[in-house]
Amino acid sequence: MINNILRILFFVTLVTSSSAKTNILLITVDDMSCDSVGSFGCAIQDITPNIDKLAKQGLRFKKAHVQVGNCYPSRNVMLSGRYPHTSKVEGFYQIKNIKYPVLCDLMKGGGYYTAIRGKVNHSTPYHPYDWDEDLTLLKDGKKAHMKDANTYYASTQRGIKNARSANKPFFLNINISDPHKPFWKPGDNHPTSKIYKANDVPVPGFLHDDPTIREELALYYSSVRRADDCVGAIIKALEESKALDSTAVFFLSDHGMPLPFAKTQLYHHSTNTPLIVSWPGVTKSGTINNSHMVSAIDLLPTFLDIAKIDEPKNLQGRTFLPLIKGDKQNLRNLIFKEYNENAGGFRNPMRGVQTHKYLYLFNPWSNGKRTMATATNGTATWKRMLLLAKQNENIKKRVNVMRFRTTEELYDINKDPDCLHNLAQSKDHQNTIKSLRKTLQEWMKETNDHALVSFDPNNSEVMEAYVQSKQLESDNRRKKNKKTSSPKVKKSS
Ligand SMILES: [Ca+2]
Repeated sequence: MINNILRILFFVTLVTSSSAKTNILLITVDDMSCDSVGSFGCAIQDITPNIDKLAKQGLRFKKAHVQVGNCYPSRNVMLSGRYPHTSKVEGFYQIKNIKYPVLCDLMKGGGYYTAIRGKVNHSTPYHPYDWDEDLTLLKDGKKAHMKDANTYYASTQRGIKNARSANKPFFLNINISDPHKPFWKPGDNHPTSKIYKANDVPVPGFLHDDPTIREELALYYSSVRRADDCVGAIIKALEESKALDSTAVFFLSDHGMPLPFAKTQLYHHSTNTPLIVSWPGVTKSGTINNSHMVSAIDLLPTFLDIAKIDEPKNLQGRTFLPLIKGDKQNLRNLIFKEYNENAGGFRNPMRGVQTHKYLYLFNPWSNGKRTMATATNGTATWKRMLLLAKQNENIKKRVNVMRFRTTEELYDINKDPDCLHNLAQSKDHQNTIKSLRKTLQEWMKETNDHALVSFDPNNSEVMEAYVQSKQLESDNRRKKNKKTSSPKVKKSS
């Protein structure tokens, strides 16, 4: 009798330990600034009720950043745990024969069912993608429309169901397309639950208050709302599948809004991301972490820690599971950023380090003639700025900053989060800049960054030689990829 009871207990323990592996749901939004979310300080009341509900249930990281200001490389950092110059995914192209495992390999190896919706080719540096399932495809084999909030319900529900059929815990990566362009527009076939008008919206401090810019911002914020509708659909599927209590939900954006001075840059609002972790029984409801800096490089080690899967060698971030559990962690006082090229392969390399107080940027591409090639040059906001610059000196200055930059930038993030006052030449800040240069240089050395050869801000020759050699590499890669362009890589950023 006792033996039988012990046997049953042992069996129950076994079943519990294998089925008790935590599910992980990673939700991303595309091109959404941190402060566009209500619970991260958006001035529009109740703009993101579903994301805010998630924040209320879980933990918000106020000082979380992504590494890169554009999509493809930013997402590869999240799922490879390596900086772009290490993973070699610096732009919008695939790398074949990679020598390191990525998230879906690792999670699958650890017994997880892995599935993804949207941005599939941005998630993994090679093809074919090793996910168990692409949830972008609907039951009838058609692709779900990326702006259709309801289809996010079906994708999530199916991922959970199929993981259960396979008798495995799941890792789902659901990538919402909004508020990436095209923005929601009047008469759109894919509704948003709330439409904002030009007068309703806040104008970010890095842009100017102008009717045309407000019009574009209103479409952006209406798209932020539609992204929130998608989050609502995903969480509804999680709840209805009765998986809410066994799932750690992560939410963040791949970088800031698709307007000048945010997307494709490394400014504060380019990389600050509304990271939420909601994990019933682990995270404390409604808590805020405002004292530790975490970044996208830390996501993969954290997922592996939660899943109790061994880390592969040479990951460049570290788990922040202790912070998720409400503990403290040391050495969380700075994060590194990098940018290399846009979706068209045009090189404007930048490196940066941000601390609790300062952001230091190094822009070797800035030679007074070369301009910034970016998707935001096509926006109504930028076109309006170019027009206004003809009569307005302040706007002209901003246009010139955007186009030409300077080799070094330094901002006091607490006083100037919009990065309007470059302190690089300020006499009072020379010790700060020296110390941050050193920190950045050490990181570049430690991570074998090819940009290290250019890190001599007063030597225009070495910077120029570096940028030109990297541009040539990019041009050659594009030529080669055009010749052997299979499979096709979508250039959306
Ligand atoms: Ca993006």
